[in-house]
Amino acid sequence: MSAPTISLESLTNTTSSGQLLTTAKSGGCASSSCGLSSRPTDMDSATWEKIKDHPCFSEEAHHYFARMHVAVAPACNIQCNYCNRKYDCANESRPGVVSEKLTPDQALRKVIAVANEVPQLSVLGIAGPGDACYDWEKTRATFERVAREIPDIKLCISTNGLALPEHVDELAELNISHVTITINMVDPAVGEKIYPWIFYRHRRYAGIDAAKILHERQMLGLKMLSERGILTKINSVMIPGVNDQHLIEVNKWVKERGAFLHNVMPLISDPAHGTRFGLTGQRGPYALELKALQDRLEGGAKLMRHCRQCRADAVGLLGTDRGQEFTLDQIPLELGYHGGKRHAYREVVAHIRDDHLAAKNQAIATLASMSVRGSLQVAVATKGGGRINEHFGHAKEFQVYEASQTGIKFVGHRKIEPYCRGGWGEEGTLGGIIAALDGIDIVLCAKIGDCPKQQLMEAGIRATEAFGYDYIETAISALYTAEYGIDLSQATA
Ligand code: CLF
Ligand code: SF4
Repeated sequence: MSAPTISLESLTNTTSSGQLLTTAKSGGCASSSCGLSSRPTDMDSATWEKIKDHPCFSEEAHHYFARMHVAVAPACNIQCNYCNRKYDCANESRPGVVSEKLTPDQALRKVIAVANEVPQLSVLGIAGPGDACYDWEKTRATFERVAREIPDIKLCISTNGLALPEHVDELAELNISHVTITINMVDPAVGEKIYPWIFYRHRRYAGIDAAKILHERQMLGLKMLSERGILTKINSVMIPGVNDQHLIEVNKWVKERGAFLHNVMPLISDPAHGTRFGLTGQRGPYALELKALQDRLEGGAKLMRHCRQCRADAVGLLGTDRGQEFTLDQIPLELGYHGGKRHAYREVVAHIRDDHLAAKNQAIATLASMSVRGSLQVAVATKGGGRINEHFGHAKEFQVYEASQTGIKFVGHRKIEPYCRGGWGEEGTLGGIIAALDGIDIVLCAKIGDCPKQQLMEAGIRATEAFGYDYIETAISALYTAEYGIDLSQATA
């Protein structure tokens, strides 16, 4: 039996903890070991415990759990050619976006406010807006305060790595379980083209010397983290003509040194951002170039493909941002933490997660049994929970899945301007949506009007609401079966 459809919207609205649990348990669940068996078969239980509710370190978890960033660390010790210091650290967030800078006390208030309202919240990250390890005192003070108030929140930082080695022991003491290092090169000759200077041990270094020191510190930091069992993700910014081919080498190096994940992100470059790369016309990669590189890297360090290059003050599930609901002026000065909604939500997720995995495995088995080889590119409108539960007109992005006989793989997302504005479809945005869906065979959504459906069809893209509220993989396997013939296992049964 399939678990009940629990809309994430209902969780973010004013729903009582009791109601959440009743909803979760009322429809029963396919598994008797709720939350226990959804661990991937190729992962040990200790690692699974660390990632199962981290939306960045687990693709599966990003359907259920949310992160928030607090912008407490504005100082930085290096210069990247894709960064303009007027904005936030572009290693971990989109350039061109400035977040509200917070003191550790203000950050604590904000985390409590979000934890009281956003039941999916599982991770607090510090990703700048400068470097979390260089601006260490504020980073540490924030983590200490938050851990005292909300002990079950996971702590996560992102750093350029230069000041990382001197803080690894403190990271371990503070129970910071997840670290991201941005590593764009392992050859200083490549690094020289990305980093004009660094500031290290009270001295400024430029050119190849700067890149050499940065490289050595990044490798040392990664090794130290691996030795202490702290999960490490490597972010690499893909810069065509500068380090795109070189990232294959980077992937090998970081895998050998114990990195858990490698996240290759596209350079976002625009003259309006005032960065060196923006001003010199350095372009970012096209979506297909990024995917081609990610495909080449398969088999090396495990890849993250679901990064949204979120803001340094982002709040919510990846792909959504509720940050503007939690600016300081909207948060009371005195605020206590109430964990009821978060705890109830975790119980709900534990109930539905195994059911989702069982559905996914069934879908993959169906594809494997197909008599004809083929592939489908499917774009899905979703609000989370692993289901097709967003209307076409409300979607701000589509999640893209590739289906073939070898399985159903999440391969990325396509950001769009929502089609519906104020209850009406905007014809002007449909052209942009169709362009963003280049290469997609089928769009799956909870609802779609005849007009956009027809225009998508004219552009060669089918769209259907027939699988609304189903699990994504279940729907894809049904589509694949319809497209590529009979399921032999069923035929012979
Ligand atoms: Fe934040 Fe980064 Fe921690 Fe995640 S983000 S510090 S690991 S909690 Fe996530 Fe955002 Fe991508 Fe970063 S989607 S930009 S990878
Ligand atoms: Fe900018 Fe981040 Fe690079 Fe520092 S590490 S220069 S803040 S992108």
